[in-house]
Amino acid sequence: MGGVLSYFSAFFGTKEKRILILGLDGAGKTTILYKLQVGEVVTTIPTIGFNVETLMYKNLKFQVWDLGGQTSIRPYWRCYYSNTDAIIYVVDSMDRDRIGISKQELFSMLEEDELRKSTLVVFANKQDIEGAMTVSEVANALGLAGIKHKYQIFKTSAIKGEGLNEAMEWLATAMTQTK
Ligand SMILES: Nc1nc2c(ncn2[C@@H]2O[C@H](COP(=O)(O)OP(=O)(O)OP(=O)(O)O)[C@@H](O)[C@H]2O)c(=O)[nH]1
Ligand SMILES: [Mg+2]
Repeated sequence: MGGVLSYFSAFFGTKEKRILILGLDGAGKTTILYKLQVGEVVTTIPTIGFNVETLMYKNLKFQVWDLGGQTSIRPYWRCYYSNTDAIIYVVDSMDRDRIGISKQELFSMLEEDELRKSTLVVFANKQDIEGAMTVSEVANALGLAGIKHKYQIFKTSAIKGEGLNEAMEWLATAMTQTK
């Protein structure tokens, strides 16, 4: 029975897609998850461990995992890589000091075999703050041109809710094309 049901849900494109939200601490991952899910800015505390929620986009069901980004927690990201369809990589566009660290974490993550087929969408977040790096500055600083994965970058403000829908639309389309 389960087999028949999963066959039909796969056929109609309702199979759940697994998405990880990654990025350095304070980038805005948890804020983004709940802005996408409930449409509101929630008050966050630094994530120790993870939050997981289900979102629907364009007939696709996403299971979205938001992992803590602190230095001591990042080594645990790899425990969640298996069967990941897409990664939302969040950057604090105001954090010029740590954009190099963010790049290192991005590249070491993308080297992982388990993620070789995953689609990547980068959120250049906190665009509402004056003086933030532009989307092209973030793209250059991260070295996105050297990435082999299917990817796109969007400018976002989780607080204002800007850019999130465009990015999710792109992701939903990109994922239906690859699978
Ligand atoms: N101005 C502005 N602040 C934001 C934005 N997104 C998130 N923040 C703020 O940045 C802070 C950190 O946000 P979180 O969502 O907790 O960050 P996180 O990436 O989940 O951090 P960890 O759980 O520690 O990995 C909070 O004070 C948010 O309100 C944004 O787009 N603009
Ligand atoms: Mg968090």
